[in-house]
Amino acid sequence: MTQRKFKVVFADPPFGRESKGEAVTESPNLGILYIIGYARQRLPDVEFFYLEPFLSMDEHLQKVSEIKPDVYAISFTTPRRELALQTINKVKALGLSMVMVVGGAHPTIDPQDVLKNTPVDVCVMGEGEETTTELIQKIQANEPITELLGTVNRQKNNGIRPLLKNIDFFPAWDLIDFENYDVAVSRKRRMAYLLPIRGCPNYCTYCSNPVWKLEKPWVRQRSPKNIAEEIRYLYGRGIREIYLRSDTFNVDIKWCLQVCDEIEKLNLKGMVFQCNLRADKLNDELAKRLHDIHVWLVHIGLESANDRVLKGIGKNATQADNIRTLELLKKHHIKVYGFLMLYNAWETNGKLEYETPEEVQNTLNFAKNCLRDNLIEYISWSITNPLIGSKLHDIAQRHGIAAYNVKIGNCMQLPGISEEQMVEHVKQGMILQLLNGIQKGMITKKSYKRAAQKAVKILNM
Ligand code: B12
Ligand code: SF4
Repeated sequence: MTQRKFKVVFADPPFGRESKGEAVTESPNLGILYIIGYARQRLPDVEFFYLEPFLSMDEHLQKVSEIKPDVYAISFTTPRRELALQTINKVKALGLSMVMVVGGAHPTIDPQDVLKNTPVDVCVMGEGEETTTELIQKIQANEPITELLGTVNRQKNNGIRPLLKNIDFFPAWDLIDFENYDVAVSRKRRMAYLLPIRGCPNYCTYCSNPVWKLEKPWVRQRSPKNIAEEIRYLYGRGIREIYLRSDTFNVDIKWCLQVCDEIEKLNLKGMVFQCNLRADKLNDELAKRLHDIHVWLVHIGLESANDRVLKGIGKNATQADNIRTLELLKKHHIKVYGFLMLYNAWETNGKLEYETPEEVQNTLNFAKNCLRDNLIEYISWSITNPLIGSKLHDIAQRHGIAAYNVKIGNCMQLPGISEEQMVEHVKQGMILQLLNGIQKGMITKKSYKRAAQKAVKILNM
């Protein structure tokens, strides 16, 4: 008689098929795929499953019932907390016997929230590969799991586990059918995200990236050869566009140039790229090499057109850096997707400081001019949200300014600035974004839903 395999289900919250065209279904969960890729080499007798984000709640529950896993492990971010908690409670109500585990950005920053509001057994904090592999081993061997490094449970916080030294391995791409994923801005079908670096060397006040800020080193790079091997594999799977999705690709220019060399050596016909860059670290040589390897779009968090604000939020880039980088990319025929924030806040020696309406207007004008001069191709705005896990969250708590507005969502109540004024500026930014999207032919069949939602939102403002 064959023995039943030990089964582990990894899951995203079920956003449903109607979430197609939204950020949540642009890519499979790379964190989950990385854990499976790492763990299954060490646990050959374990069967892994991945319940993807486009499933409906019913489909998700149905699959769990059919698989009857020994371990159910779900990943989630803070903005998706509600759906995740609901899902965990519904899975528990199926009455199956299994260990329930959570991980990812939100459980890392607020494990007590998850332990209090759901029946989960274990929260994995931070990088998950080693901790999850050991956890599964222990569960399989019926050993106690209350003292495992990198986890929190109702009895004990076991502290954070040191980061992996070698990150030269691939996500479990074989579990994925790329036909199920689509992004708003791409030139080719199919597209995949790839992570050349883990972490980011900066610590902007508003950024909530708790998984990678709990311990040092904040940045680890993969070897250029290993990155190229993954690109070759993805090409073989029919991928013709890759978004190098790490927070910042240009942390180390020398290494970046080596990555470009390895990509060029692959000589993959028809392959194009996008990447994320910071504005303070681009030189002419790198911009040229990015163009040589067919990077056609670069995403940059410009955030604000005001040096006072950029300094306050710890961006480590000036307006002059922003402009220089935009010009350099234009010179090398690389388009830019610029991300901007409105009404940011920070603290100087304990005193609350924030972006004034004049400064916000200046940022809006800057964006308009950049679009006119083809320095930026696409733009996106967000009102600053003091997300848990960011320094700004603590600042907002200290000054009691965290707020919610029905029209613009989570934001901050800044002294002397009316909500109407904030809404008006967000509206201006969104109109500019929408009109630009229409003009650039960005509103295609695949992104019409997002655009329509935006238009309705603007009309209701
Ligand atoms: C690529 C990416 C995406 C992709 C793919 C999602 C993914 N998770 O891979 C897409 C476009 C789909 C996406 C969507 C969103 N994202 Co996103 N995304 C990223 C990005 C840039 C890289 C993620 C990544 O792959 N990292 C590499 C892997 C190795 O790390 P990881 O995902 O954190 O996973 C590790 C650990 O967290 C842990 N782990 C993760 N899940 C689980 C589950 C279990 C059970 C266990 C045990 C462990 C574990 O182990 C993993 C391996 O080490 C990060 C920023 C960053 N640098 O991390 C933002 C980030 C995770 N995203 C974020 C946000 C807000 C979103 C959205 C809400 C945006 C939106 N407007 O809708 C959605 C929500 C998606 C969701 N499912 O909830 C925030 C989360 C902030 C927070 N405090 O919650 C981040 C940190 C960016 C930021 N600084 O604001 N995102
Ligand atoms: S906003 Fe970007 S540059 Fe700043 S800390 Fe977050 S990931 Fe790094």
